[in-house]
Amino acid sequence: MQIYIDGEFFAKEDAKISVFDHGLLYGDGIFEGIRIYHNKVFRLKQHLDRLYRSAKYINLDIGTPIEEMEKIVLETCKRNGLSDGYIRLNVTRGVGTLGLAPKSCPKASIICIVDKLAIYPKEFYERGLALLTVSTRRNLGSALDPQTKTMNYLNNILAKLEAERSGFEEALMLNAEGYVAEAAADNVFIIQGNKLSTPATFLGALPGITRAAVLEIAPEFDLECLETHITLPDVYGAEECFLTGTAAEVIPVVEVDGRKIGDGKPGSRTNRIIERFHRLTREEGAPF
Ligand code: PXG
Repeated sequence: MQIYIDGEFFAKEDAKISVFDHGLLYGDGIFEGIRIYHNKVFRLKQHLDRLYRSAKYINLDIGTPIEEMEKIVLETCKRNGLSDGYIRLNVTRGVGTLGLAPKSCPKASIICIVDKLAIYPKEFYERGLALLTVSTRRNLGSALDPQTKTMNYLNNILAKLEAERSGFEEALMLNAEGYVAEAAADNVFIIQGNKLSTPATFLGALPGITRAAVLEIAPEFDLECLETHITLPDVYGAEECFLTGTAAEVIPVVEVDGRKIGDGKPGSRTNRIIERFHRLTREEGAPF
């Protein structure tokens, strides 16, 4: 494995960063999780655009133009030679003093890891997931923007812990007002009639790259797409439900808080969207 850190490549054992990096000390940084499918990077441009938007939000000067970042990612992919895999791109505030002021960090650090993907078991896709709505609410936009992919993931981790403690694989998170926001690391969708709905990003959902891809392909199935308010009763009463994310791709949800969704089996339209999404991952991508 060859890991990129600030202009150099290191073997896994030697890929180390300083204990004074503010990414470690304060979670001060941003990241992207990206996938390689069939020797191509899926939607790299969209991931990099989101990364640079995240940097703007935390007022971080990445110090590397986006075109250069694209080359860094593709070169790391090339050196690792995985035809299918997972890219983790982190940009931290860099090394500074103890004390959270970012001004003590003169230079951001860029880390790019390419690894095998820990894929969810196939049975999850065949039988669908059961979700639990957790008491941990999604971050308030006025405190830490949930539309930004920062290295502060404790909000999501607390949600995941809560779900797992009760024996569920995934958590459903509400925003402070009680509207459905997203899962701990995935976006959520419901289907009712010919409407495909997902929480609007301003309600606490990350603008997911997979979410955007699903919104693009859904009209092919005569589904009208809505980015809107969704309540828990909307989810309980939906005909179909699924999650989207880079790691999970598109995964059916068959139960929420003990209520069966539809007939309790992955929905037929969900299954068609899954198939179509897989085709998209074969057709598209940046070669390296
Ligand atoms: N919401 C949250 C909070 C996420 O973290 C998504 C939605 C889905 O977005 P994308 O762009 O992936 O469709 C995410 C994505 C990881 C990991 O290592 C997490 C994500 C993606 C890839 C890897 O845990 N989260």
